[in-house]
Amino acid sequence: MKVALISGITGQDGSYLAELLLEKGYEVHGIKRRASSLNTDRIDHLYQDPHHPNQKLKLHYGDLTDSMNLTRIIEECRPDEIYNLGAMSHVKVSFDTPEYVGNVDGLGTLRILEAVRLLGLEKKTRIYQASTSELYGGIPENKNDNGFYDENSPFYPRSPYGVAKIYAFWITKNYREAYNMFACNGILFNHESPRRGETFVTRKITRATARIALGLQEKFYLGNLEAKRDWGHAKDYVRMMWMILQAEQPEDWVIATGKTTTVREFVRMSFAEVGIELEFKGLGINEKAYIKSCNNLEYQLELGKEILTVDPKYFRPTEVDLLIGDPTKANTNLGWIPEHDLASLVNDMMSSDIKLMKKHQYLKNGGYDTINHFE
Ligand code: NAP
Ligand code: F7E
Repeated sequence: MKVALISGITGQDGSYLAELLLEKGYEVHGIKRRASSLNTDRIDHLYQDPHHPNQKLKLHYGDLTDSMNLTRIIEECRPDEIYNLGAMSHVKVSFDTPEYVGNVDGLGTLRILEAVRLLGLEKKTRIYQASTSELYGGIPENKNDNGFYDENSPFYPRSPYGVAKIYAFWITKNYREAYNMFACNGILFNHESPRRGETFVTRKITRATARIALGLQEKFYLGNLEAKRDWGHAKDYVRMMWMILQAEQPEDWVIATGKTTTVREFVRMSFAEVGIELEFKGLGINEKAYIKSCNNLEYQLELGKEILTVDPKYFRPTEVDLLIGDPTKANTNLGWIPEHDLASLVNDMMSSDIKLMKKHQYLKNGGYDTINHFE
């Protein structure tokens, strides 16, 4: 039986990847951080009884800032595959905690690579590093002749998060070349799902849309509506993580849909998904969205009501304006074909958040959103 170790198993990608690997018959070990309240919501459905002899998911307390802890966990489970997904993954928050992000997202990767090498597992253990499209920084002239970022495009990170991840990218490549390790970077463009963290823009939008439709919230606030992202579904992307480690050679791969969409359009699509048409008025920080029509009899919404305002506090000190990736190498060489497009992603996220908010409505009959901080 193959053994996999996942750092960041409690996150969006970690939870889908754990599901996939368990389905494939792996024994899956995950690193979780000790927190003052439970942080395993996304994987609770996979974790039965730790004393059960057939329990194939095993959790270890750990942290990417603690080399001895990582070395001990890797020594204990001697994995065939390590997926390093653990990170402080919020770009805006990385401006507030730059040193911490450097330590976790940058040096954390080195700690895993070095532990594998020191334990003499470099021939046995394949390593996936969660690299990111934030490495490109959205610099227009760095796109290829077809207008995409690909495996050969130059990097120009625009946040402490991107800068930390560029260290992780290069140290992974360096260990591959220096020690002949099977260590690969997946350069993943944005991927979302019903399990996406609540302060990333897509989930913030689908949650707010559901709450406004159900009359639980009046309006919401966003930052840069002009930003464009290449959004895919996390389920498709974790499948590709696994494929990268099954390839014949260790290489770096871009995973993307090849389409890009504004934040504004994502808002429009989310409301349209539940039968609400919006009208956007104003420019820049004065832009607002209003309800134009509603063809869903379930929702009692006032036409002309303002439901979205731009708030500059959500802008980043340096923004990545546009990202669009070219997944040709992954399509051609690994046969990766995504099952979801943007419309089916929005559909999945909206139906999940409508269900969730109906539950909130039922429990509280008029709850309030606690997740509307400064990100
Ligand atoms: P996520 O939902 O934010 O999950 C991050 C995971 O890392 C969580 O399990 C978190 O634990 C854990 N973590 C945070 N700090 C840690 C530390 N000091 N030590 C150990 N674990 C730590 O992120 P995601 O969307 O699943 O992304 C997975 C990985 O892919 C991340 O490395 C991210 O940077 C990268 N990435 C994501 C995207 C995307 O669009 N989703 C695109 C490209 C790359 P807690 O649950 O305890 O917080
Ligand atoms: O922002 C704009 C914001 O926070 C997307 C991470 O998974 O993908 C993610 O990073 C865009 C940005 O994701 C709000 O300015 C507008 O242009 O959802 P996001 P991200 O920064 O692209 C990459 C690939 C990763 O690797 C990261 O780990 O949306 N935006 N208004 C907003 N963003 C947020 N969060 N909140 C707003 O109110």
